[in-house]
Formats: sequence, C-alpha cells, structure tokens
Amino acid sequence: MPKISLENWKERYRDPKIECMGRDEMTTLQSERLVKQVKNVYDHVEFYRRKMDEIGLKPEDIHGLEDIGKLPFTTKEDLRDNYPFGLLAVPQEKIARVQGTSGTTGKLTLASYTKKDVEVWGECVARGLTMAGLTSEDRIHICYGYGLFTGGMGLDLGAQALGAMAIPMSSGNTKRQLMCMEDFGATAFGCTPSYALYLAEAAEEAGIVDRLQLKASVNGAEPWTNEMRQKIEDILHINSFDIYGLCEVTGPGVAVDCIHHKGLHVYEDYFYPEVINPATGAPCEDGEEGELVFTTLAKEGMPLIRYRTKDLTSIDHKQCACGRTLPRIQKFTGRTDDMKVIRGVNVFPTQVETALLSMGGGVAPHYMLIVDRENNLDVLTVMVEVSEEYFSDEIRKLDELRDKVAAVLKQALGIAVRVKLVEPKSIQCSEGKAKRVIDNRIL
Ligand code: DLL
Repeated sequence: MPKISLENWKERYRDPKIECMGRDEMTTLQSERLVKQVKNVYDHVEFYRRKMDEIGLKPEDIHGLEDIGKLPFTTKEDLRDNYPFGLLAVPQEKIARVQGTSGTTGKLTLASYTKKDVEVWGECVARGLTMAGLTSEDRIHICYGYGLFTGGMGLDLGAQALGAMAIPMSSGNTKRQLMCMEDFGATAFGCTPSYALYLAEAAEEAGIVDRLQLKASVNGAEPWTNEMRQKIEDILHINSFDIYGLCEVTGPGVAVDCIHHKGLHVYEDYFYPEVINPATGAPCEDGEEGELVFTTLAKEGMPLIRYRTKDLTSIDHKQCACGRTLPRIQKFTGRTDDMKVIRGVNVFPTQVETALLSMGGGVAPHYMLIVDRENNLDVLTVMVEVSEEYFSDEIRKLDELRDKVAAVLKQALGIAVRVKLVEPKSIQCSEGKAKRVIDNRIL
C-alpha cells in the first residue's frame, strides 16, 4: 500500500464535539468533573481525605480548575505505600480488572479499573486509532504483550470499541508475526517502536513488504524519535503514530499524535494534564519543559489527583492543524527518576540491586546497567562485581554464577539480560549519587 501523504490525509474524529471543543467549554466540563472527583475521593479514599485534612483543605474549597493548584500531589511512592488496593474509591467487588507495571522495589505498581473505566480506556484508544485513519473495517495486529502490562489489552479494547478486527498476537516470534500479518490481511499493527522497526526490517529482508496490506502502526510504551518513525514508515510504506499512557492513569490512550506529528493530543476531558517544575511544583508556561502531572477527572476505580508521572515534556494549548483543540504534549525528553524503558518494560536499577542482594554469596551489590540498541532492539547488559574468592576460582564456577545471575535478573525484571561478571572494585564508584545506568541508545 502506498504511504498516504499529508496532503491526502482526511482528518477523522471519533468525538468531534470533545476533540474540537472550545477552550471555555472544555474548562467548564473539566471543572465540573474535578469538583465531583475531589468530593468523591475525599468521601471514599482515606489517603486523600487525610492528605487534604493535613493542609486544612475541604472539597468545598475546590470550585473548578482554577483551584487545582491547592490540591496536594500524588506520587508513585504513595501508590506503593497503599499497594495493592488502598487507593480504591469503590468496593473491591466493583473492580473489573487490574493492570500493572514494574515498580521501584520489586513490587508492582498496580492500577484497578471498574467496568466503566475499562470502557473509557477503550474509547480513548479508539479515538487514537481513528486519528491514525483506522475504521471498523480495519484489522489490527496487536504485538504488544498481553498480561498485567497494558499494551496488549489497551489496543485490544480500542479495536473492540472501534468495531475493528483485533488480532491478539502478543509479543515475540517475529517469523510467525509476519506470517499472520500476511495471512490475516492485517491493515495496522501496534507494538513498541523498537519492535516495529525490527519487524519492518525483518519483513524487508524476507521480501514480503509488498504482500502486506498494512497502512498504519500505533507505537508507544517507550521513547522514540521522529527519525525512527520515518524509518518505519519508509520501509513499510505506512503512517506510524505515537501513543502514550501509563497504567496508573489508563494504559495506552492517554495521548496520541495525529498525522501532523507536532505533539501528542491529550484526552483532557478524562485526564487533565499539568506541566510543573519538578523541583518547586510551580506550573510551567506552554512550551516550557517540566514534569507531566495528571488528574483523572472521571476515573471510578482508582482516581488519581495530581499524579506525578516523572515524565518530562512541555505542553501546547494552541489548536492543531488537524482542527483538534486537545492540547499537545511533546515527545518526552526524559524522566525525573532513573527508570529506563527497555523493550517496552520499565526497569529500575533498584530492582537489579534487590535481586542481587537476594542471591546471597558470590556477587557484590556493585553493578552497572548498560543499555544498547542492536539491530533496532534494546539490549540490556548488567555488569556485576564478583566477590574476591570467586575470581581466583575456576572458570566453570564463574560460568555457573553468571547463568544464575542472568536467571535471577530475568525473573526480577521480566526481560532477558546479558550478564558480565567483573573483578571486585572494577566498577567505578562515583562521588555522590551513584550512576547506575549508561544508556547508549539514541532516542
Ligand atoms: O507503557 C502504557 C503503554 C502501552 C503506552 C502501550 C503505549 C503503548 P506503563 O507500563 O505504566 O504503561 O509505563 C508508563 O512508559 O510513564 C513513560 O515513561 C513510558 N511511555 C509510555 N508511552 C510512551 C511514549 C505503558 N509513547 C511509562 N513515549 C510512562 C515515551 C512512553 N515514553
């Protein structure tokens, strides 16, 4: 299929009223939802009630968006402290599904959704798929993982809401992915951008690009550049779109970019975005870089008030060339913490530390993570210092230890890891905050 050019692109909206709503009308809608949500969490979530009481804030003090700055922030650490179900605003039997992602301490970050939350999630993804030019006639090959990770289920729900055909492949086995793409006549696919490029190159190598009927891809869960998008588009002759989300807020479908690729449109009727200075908490101007913060305006299961994503970006409220008034966030420039997204999986250096410490003898908790991109796929190498006695020992024992460390790390992180055992004291100790990650990827 030839790639559709910008000139020939017909803008489509799933919900034109919301997507092109005037600023005043949107502010009124958001204000009404915020007031209701604040009262809801105050009445039903002890954590929020306590936090508001501590600063003498009552729900009646929140009259609309203009008062949002009075509300305290919520952090990933708050989620951890209330793990797994401490932040629910409904009884547990109302929870229709849970989704999760890696947390900082080996525990998951868990998010709970009611039936209505799941519907809203599907609706938001469907808005994004529509923005990518897809309709009920499309066949969407989903090679995001299914499971606690929101990628597979999120795209699936979006395809369902759109009335399109979902092809739930999950990740892995590239040959089989390509065979099914061709045999089932997939017209679109979703996966991480790094895997999309890998798939594209595999299709090219196998000489099957012309036999595929693809016209679009929807990629996210990790940072990627416009150059990478162009590469995927050029190989497969498709249009590729960036999709963002996090399980706490909803999975994929919090924001998606349109054909103009000038930022990702945030579905602000459900997820109110703020960009703040991460050090002071003060709001940033449009165009100024800071930390993205979300308030879930209509979430029932686990509503979040001013949730700090740790993702760094800037926001633009000007109307887009596509006609949408939904504000756009720029591609992320990094995070405020040391989390790395590797092959779509969130990895914290502290997870490595916890796993190494749990192993007992043989290894020291001195380590370094090195992330590379080989053949367009992320590769994680973990350098680990070995205790003195092991180093003077026979090679076989070292090999065994390396395999054991690799198995333990794979179990802890959920991705395969290359392990390099190194001599004691060979990993550089930095002064002050330890530098635990070297990221050689050009993102
Ligand atoms: O990664 C949800 C998702 C699935 C988004 C599939 C898109 C496609 P989590 O596992 O909770 O959720 O990880 C969320 O991943 O805070 C960002 O740091 C990063 N991230 C997600 N999407 C993008 C993107 C899913 N498009 C964390 N660009 C977020 C850059 C992204 N980073």
